[in-house]
Amino acid sequence: MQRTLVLLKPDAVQRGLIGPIISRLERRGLKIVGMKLMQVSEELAYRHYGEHEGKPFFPPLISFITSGPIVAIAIEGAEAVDVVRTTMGATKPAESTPGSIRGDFGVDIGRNLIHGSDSIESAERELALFFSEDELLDYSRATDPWIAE
Ligand code: D4T
Repeated sequence: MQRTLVLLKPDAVQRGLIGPIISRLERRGLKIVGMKLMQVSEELAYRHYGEHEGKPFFPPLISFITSGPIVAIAIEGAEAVDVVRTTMGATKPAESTPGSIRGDFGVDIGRNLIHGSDSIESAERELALFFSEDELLDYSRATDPWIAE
């Protein structure tokens, strides 16, 4: 079982898409093990997106992610990192497959609605940035055996 970090970015919150996006993740069989509505500080934004510092899109990215509340979600499931990434669609909504979250709800890379960790290592680092250990729950659902062997 893997764990990964999902962020519903400020555009998703402002557009009233929290419910529809979470529905798609749940529908895929993923389990929510932590969740909170929060304001990202400039410091947290720099730590989360540090790898992009120096790139032209970095300043607007920091200002966007700190522009309003986000929903941080810790997700658990078989192959959760890849399953979340394929459910999200490509980074550039114009190239995202219809049926994916970005492919159905987005048009612009700077307003691409959702973040998902891109590897198991990033997931571990990013989950620790957004959640403390005691905010991540361990529980099972009666449906779990019907979702993954
Ligand atoms: P995030 O990290 O938000 O899930 O996006 P991705 O993992 O899919 O893509 P990324 O790390 O390459 O980019 C981070 C973030 O920056 C925005 N961005 C990216 C942008 O505004 N312009 C660009 O040219 C790129 C590459 C979108 C996502």
